[in-house]
Amino acid sequence: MSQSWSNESLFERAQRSIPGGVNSPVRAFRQVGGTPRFIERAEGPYVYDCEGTRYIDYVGSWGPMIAGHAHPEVVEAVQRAATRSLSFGAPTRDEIEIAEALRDLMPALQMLRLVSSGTEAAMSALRLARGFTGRDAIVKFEGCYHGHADSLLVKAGSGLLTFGNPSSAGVPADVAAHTLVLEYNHIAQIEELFAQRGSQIACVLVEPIAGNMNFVRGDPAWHRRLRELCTEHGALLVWDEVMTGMRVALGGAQQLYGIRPDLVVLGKVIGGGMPMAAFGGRADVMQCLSPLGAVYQAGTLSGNPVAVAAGLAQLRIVRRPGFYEELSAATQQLMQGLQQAAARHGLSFCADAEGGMFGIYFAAQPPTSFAEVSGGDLAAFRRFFHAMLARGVYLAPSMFEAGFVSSAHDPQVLQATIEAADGAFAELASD
Ligand code: KE4
Repeated sequence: MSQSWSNESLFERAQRSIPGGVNSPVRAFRQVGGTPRFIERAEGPYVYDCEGTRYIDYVGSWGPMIAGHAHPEVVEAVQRAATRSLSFGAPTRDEIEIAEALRDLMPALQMLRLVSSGTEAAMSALRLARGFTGRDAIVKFEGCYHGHADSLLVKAGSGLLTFGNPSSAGVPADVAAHTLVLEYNHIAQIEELFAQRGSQIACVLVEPIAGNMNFVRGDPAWHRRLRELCTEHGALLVWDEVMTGMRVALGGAQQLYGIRPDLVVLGKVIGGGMPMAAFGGRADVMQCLSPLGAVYQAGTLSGNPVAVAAGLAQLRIVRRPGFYEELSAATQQLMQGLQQAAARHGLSFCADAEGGMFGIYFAAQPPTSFAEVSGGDLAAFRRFFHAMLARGVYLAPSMFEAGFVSSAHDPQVLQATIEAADGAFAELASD
């Protein structure tokens, strides 16, 4: 019988060999405090920690697990692929299958490349945009996250139109100096920037619905303006749909907004929980990539056959008729239940959702910018997070993250979540 470990003892042990005890910072519970849960297994809507405690999971591995954990069809596809070896480093038919499947779902994807993470996909898309346009400047928005490539770990410069400064140690100032950071949903700022620097901009990189500063909707008029200005000035519009792709709708946010970006970044759902992401878009741009063109990009495990098998299996599931209608209805039911429960206890709380992605806010109305998210009641969120954890509900351990519902979250699971929230809100109201 192997020794049984508590979350606390595993966390203490993990910190001796892994920085912060985690392989990705947000998992360390730093913003909410307390001890991360060391997950041993998961099934459907549930995760189980090392102490055997079951939680209803709304992190979903930060988005990929849209069909629920350990979906039999995904697991079986992975098992079957693994028996044929885990990697070849050579082209395979399934890479064509998944490329064609993704192209069918997103008309903007005339061609695409598979890589191993959203970071790698966004980084590659940036290099491609710079190589295609011959320009160095890129634009991102405050509160959006596109992975940890140097050019993207940048915070806003001192003035509106000044180039950015590193937001992480180790990022050279002269790398950050090519990145401009503007406010999300701010039309006047983007118009002023293009008026002054339009000819220098290689691309505008944006999360169409932001999921890394909680859940913040991109305003449709703002998105239309970004599209117009990029077209007018010869810059590429790059939509980072790593989180929203096949999550907010089968065709991602593009399907909802009717906007056609020049390049798209994908990840999470398309890999079924395995390390797989993609970037793609206009054929004339994509054909600048090696071996056809001068922009180099490569990867030992790009298009890995086991990851592709998981992605194909999950795409088959989400393409079934009614999948997103049911997922959206479930998510909306949860949002309404949470808001009604909070109102019963007189708390300032609201929620918003699209497809299977949601945001909850201890604020009077949903935020439209990073500054508004930052104005939310962090103390209340922290107390709510732990009150829900104690009641068997696992939310994202940060007020700056979105939440995710899967097709495995059936009405009973949603009702149990709402009942847990009622108890948690009662606790907050009694403080
Ligand atoms: P990865 O390199 O983590 O696969 O993808 C980076 C990325 C790119 N673009 C968007 C819109 C993303 O949301 C992400 C990663 N999302 C975070 C969740 N906020 C991953 C969780 C983590 O960092 O541990």
